Amino acid sequence: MKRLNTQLQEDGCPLELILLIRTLLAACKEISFRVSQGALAGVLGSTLSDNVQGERQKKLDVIANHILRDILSESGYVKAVSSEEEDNVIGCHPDGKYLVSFDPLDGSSNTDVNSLIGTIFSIMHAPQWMEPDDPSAFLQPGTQQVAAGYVLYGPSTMLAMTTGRGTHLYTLDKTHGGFLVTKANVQVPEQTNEFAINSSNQRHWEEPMQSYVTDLIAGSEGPRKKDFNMRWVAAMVGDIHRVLCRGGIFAYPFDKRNPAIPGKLRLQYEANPMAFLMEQAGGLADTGHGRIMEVMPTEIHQRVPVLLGSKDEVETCLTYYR
Ligand code: AFP
Repeated sequence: MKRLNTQLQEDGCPLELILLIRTLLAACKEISFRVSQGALAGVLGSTLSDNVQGERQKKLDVIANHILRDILSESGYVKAVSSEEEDNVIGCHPDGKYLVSFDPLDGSSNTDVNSLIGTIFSIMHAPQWMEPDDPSAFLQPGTQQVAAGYVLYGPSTMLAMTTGRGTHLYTLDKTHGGFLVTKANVQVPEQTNEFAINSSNQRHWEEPMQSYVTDLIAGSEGPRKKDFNMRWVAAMVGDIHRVLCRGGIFAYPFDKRNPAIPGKLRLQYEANPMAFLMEQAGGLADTGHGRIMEVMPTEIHQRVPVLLGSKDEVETCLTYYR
């Protein structure tokens, strides 16, 4: 099986980016080990503090954030990092060439039930003019990403990553400690009969999403004339991995409860990296009102509505918005 380095070289990745990715993945291997220790290491449960999003932090959120932040800061390849668990950007090395945004532990409510969780990351070039702790340098659209991916801590530890030359899946071989390519150039099936959405929020959605999901649920007796299945992992990494492998649509749509918060998911370290992976696998990623990767960010923790997955299904969903 092909090694990570070989795949990245074949994809024309510059040496410094390869070294950065390897550093980031070294942190993820450490997180994978900590996660696998679970209750034995006393890492389950919550802390007594909230993050900038007002969410109670799990112990593993804090541990994963520290591991990533410290390894990336000391690497020399990174000018600054931005994390779901940090209020502000963290300046790293003044000569670092890259900016890294990450959700250190996506789906952290799953930690206490031994279910799927993961790390999501997005890498961009650092502008030369920036001071290391200047948040405005992060306000680039997702089209500027040079690499993105997630590490899924499941029955096996898997990596889905793109550097703009296709999306590849890797599995961590714990016998020698490296990620090996287990599926190159994933293509998300164009059609599907699976969807992932938190239906308990249905009454808060905009009209187009209400109608779309009503038609999915009507199945073979409705206008779609086929039956659909619903899946919800409560961790975007798990739901997106399923869509990448089997096809489907994942949605966390606009929610009318608070117009100042247009969705639950964060643009920079959730929506953009998943959109990059999905587009590189032949799928689509949209807010309902435009391509996710073209949204111009206004702040580092900005939220957006997300619809992504199989091309035909996302296009069908968008017809309800038009
Ligand atoms: P955390 O990263 O704070 O655990 O949130 C996970 C998440 O943002 C995303 O991964 C899930 O799709 C979504 O929340 C699930 O939220 P609900 O099940 O509460 O709707």
